[in-house]
Amino acid sequence: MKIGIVGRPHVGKTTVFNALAQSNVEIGDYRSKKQVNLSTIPVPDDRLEKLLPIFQAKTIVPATIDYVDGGGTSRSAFNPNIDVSDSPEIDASVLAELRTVDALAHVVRLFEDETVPHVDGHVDGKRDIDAVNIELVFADLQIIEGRLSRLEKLLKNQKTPEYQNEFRVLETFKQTLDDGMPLRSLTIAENDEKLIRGYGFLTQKPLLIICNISETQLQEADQLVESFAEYEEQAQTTVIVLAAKLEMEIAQLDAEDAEIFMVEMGLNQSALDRFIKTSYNLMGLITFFTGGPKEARAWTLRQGQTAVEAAGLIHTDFERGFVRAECINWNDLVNCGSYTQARSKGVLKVEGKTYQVKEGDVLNILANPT
Ligand SMILES: Nc1nc2c(ncn2[C@@H]2O[C@H](COP(=O)(O)OP(=O)(O)OP(=O)(O)O)[C@@H](O)[C@H]2O)c(=O)[nH]1
Ligand SMILES: [Mg+2]
Repeated sequence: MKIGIVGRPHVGKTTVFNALAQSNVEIGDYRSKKQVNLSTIPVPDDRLEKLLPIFQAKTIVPATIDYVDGGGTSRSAFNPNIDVSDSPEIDASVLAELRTVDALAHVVRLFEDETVPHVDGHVDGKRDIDAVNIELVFADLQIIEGRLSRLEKLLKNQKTPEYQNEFRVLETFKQTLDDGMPLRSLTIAENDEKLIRGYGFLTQKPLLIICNISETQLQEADQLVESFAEYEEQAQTTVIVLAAKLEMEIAQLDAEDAEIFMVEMGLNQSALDRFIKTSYNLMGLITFFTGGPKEARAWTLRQGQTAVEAAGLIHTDFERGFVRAECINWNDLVNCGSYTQARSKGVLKVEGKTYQVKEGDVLNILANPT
């Protein structure tokens, strides 16, 4: 799973990235460096430690999320007199990278700090959200317009159903974007989805809005989220509040000091924990586990994915040779103390290819050699 961080300049994108990655990438002017920060972050999961003794495994292997810290867009807040289609604000290489992500995290500055000037002179979260949204809408429109004119030419020679369908879908998309709406606001039929999946449309990706507040605003965090309720009502969009600078400082402390500090600040969950929980919900992701003498391991699937898809994630051979999956909830397994006990108590279920994996399942895939 991959998440792309976007936002206007100097709103704290790299600070959020550091808080999550527990890293120390230099903050400051991205635009002068034109680089994309990439990081793979382990997903903290207490359940793995509890599964370790059951498997008598040597180590735990958490699931991971990849983050891309993309560029900022400095164009002024949406102004109908500016023709945004002239020159996309986000660098082309960053756009290409963002097209490969599964979701976007949009960092919005709410913190006040005179030493950090805002490109538009003052802090206004909603203005910034609209400015970035319109940038993304135009990035998608450019691709769609290019493809539509190509399809028009192709359809003159060959009226294939594939081209006709794609043309129809992209026309609807263009209409939606022309109205300033993101593609995630549309319900797309599965067959149509297959036609356009390859484009990686930015406004189709689930959106996590991260309001970056200062530590002095922590008291009013709930009211702040409330004031962004109109965005939460939009399809596949969630709003969270993060004191990124403070969280970055905490992320750089050792575990014991971090805990003391968090209690002092009244934070009961780290930025990473909250971010991951929200992202999993937003993207409809679940975790399943596997184990053996080598490792107890966590994996990420989408809700509704099946045992055979889980097998494929572990190894393509398991997918091809899939026979059945032994399946048990992680907590039931821990309570039983061992597979032998779980079997004799009848809590271990045997499931076929089409079984929909559930959050917290521990799977043992039985496959024929291929
Ligand atoms: N006071 C305060 N300052 C912050 C906060 N978050 C970030 N900053 C400061 O804002 C400045 C910009 O932060 P960055 O994380 O580099 O912002 P960015 O969005 O990555 O910036 P660009 O990559 O240049 O677009 C730095 O001086 C940060 O220390 C915050 O929560 N509170
Ligand atoms: Mg940055």
